[in-house]
Amino acid sequence: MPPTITAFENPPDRGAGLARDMRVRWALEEVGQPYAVRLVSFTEMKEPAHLGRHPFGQIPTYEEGDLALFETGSIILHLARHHAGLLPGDANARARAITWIFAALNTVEPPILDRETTRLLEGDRSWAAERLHLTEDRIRIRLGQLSAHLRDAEWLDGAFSAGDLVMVSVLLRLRHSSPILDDFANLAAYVARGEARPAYQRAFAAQLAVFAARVPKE
Ligand SMILES: N[C@@H](CCC(=O)N[C@@H](CS)C(=O)NCC(=O)O)C(=O)O
Repeated sequence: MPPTITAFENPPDRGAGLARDMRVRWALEEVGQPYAVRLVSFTEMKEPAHLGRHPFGQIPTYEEGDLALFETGSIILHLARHHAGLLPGDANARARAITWIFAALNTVEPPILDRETTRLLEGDRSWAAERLHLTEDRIRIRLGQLSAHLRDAEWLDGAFSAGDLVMVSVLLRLRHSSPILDDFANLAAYVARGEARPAYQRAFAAQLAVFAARVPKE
């Protein structure tokens, strides 16, 4: 039985690859692990069956035998530990690659998510414009630091790793809604390198197919 992940039945991003099942699909494709997908509606996500898999009623989840996981960082780390291709063999390099997973999720993604929250959910508040400006300043600081670390390297620490997979996924959230990324040419090129990977392309096509299946053909 292949592992099963969950994804939005009706993706709000219309298959743009922003829903977090995309990261897990990409990791599964990188390691060559076939998988099944259970699509869930917004109502089903908050019902007991799904809450049993994900206490916060979100996607994605990951089921493999009697193991059920939630949180993309944990799922990707699990995959990277049990399959070749996403973590280096050397113990120190492996620890550094795992560090980049945490850095992407804990240090780079939060200001990007803050900006999205303001843009999508708080736009009618009197303080929205000011807060948007503030979050963009914070994003710029983080991207400047990341850009200085990356310099002209291809990936964050030697060969492509799960750390790059998560970091590229996080940065991609910006590219769809803001030109900030373009101010950092090496980061824009880094994201493009991630997107060009055949495993990314397969994952993107698979999640887009879910949305396409819902759009009536003309
Ligand atoms: N920290 C979680 C975040 C999961 C998350 O925010 N999922 C979104 C989709 S990308 C979701 O399910 N949103 C619907 C909701 O929260 O009700 C992870 O990385 O897996």
